[in-house]
Amino acid sequence: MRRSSGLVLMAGLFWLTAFSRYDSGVRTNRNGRLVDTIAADHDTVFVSMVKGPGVGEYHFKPDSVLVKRGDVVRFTNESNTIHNVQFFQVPEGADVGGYKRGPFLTAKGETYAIVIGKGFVPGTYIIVCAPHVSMYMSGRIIVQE
Ligand SMILES: [Cu+2]
Repeated sequence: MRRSSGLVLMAGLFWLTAFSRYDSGVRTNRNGRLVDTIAADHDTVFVSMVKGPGVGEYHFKPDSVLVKRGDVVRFTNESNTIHNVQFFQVPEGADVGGYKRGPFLTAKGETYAIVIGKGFVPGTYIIVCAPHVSMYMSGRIIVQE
């Protein structure tokens, strides 16, 4: 009994150490869904999902980001409401795959990341937050040549 709980503790410590030292990018949202799996060797561009400027308004901050292939765009819910990221318009020939409609981030601090892989042909991608599309919560990811 004592021995097996020791093993569990060791495994837990190993897990904590591994995940705190090396950002594997593995994240789950409150529903336990895997939202991304990312290697550590990417440049990351951060985008917040924030409240304002008006009452009941929400937006992406910054609302436009410039990236290159291989970068990661990481979105963080910075407000106490639900947000997501989905693609509204993509350049000709683009294939955003499973990123087409991102999961809902239901709590403050939850993150979601998009790896700008080879399906992201250069050009401008329009993203929206589905729950707040009527408030024009939208942004642009511009993939460089
Ligand atoms: Cu939103």
